[in-house]
Amino acid sequence: MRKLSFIAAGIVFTAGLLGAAPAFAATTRSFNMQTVAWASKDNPAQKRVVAKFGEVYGFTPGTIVVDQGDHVVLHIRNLEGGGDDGHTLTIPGYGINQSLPPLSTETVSFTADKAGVFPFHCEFHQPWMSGELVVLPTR
Ligand SMILES: [Cu+2]
Repeated sequence: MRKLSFIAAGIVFTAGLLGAAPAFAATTRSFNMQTVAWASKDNPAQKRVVAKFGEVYGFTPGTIVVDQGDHVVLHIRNLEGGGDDGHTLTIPGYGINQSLPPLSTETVSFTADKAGVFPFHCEFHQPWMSGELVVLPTR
């Protein structure tokens, strides 16, 4: 009986702590992203790959997962330095279309207010330079 009342007191105490915390505290989630040149004409060792597939770029990480309501900050580096090596980070579902000039670092920030899976891509290198923003619903 004494053990039960101790457990009950613990539950009441824990419930009190949960009740004191705000239900949906805004969290800032920051990600460092980079462009990746899987096959570039600037790399002589990849000449045969480029001849067969063309230049192939990507984003890393290719999947960003956040919770609905989070403040999302993306720092994106374009690691390609050629004059024609511009990229974009385009997330149509969130109205984002950020230019990424060669050898630049750009920051994109937004509030992930819509839950779902939102594809992103580069306007210049389709279909391979792409990924997904996953916004988990809060309930
Ligand atoms: Cu690109």
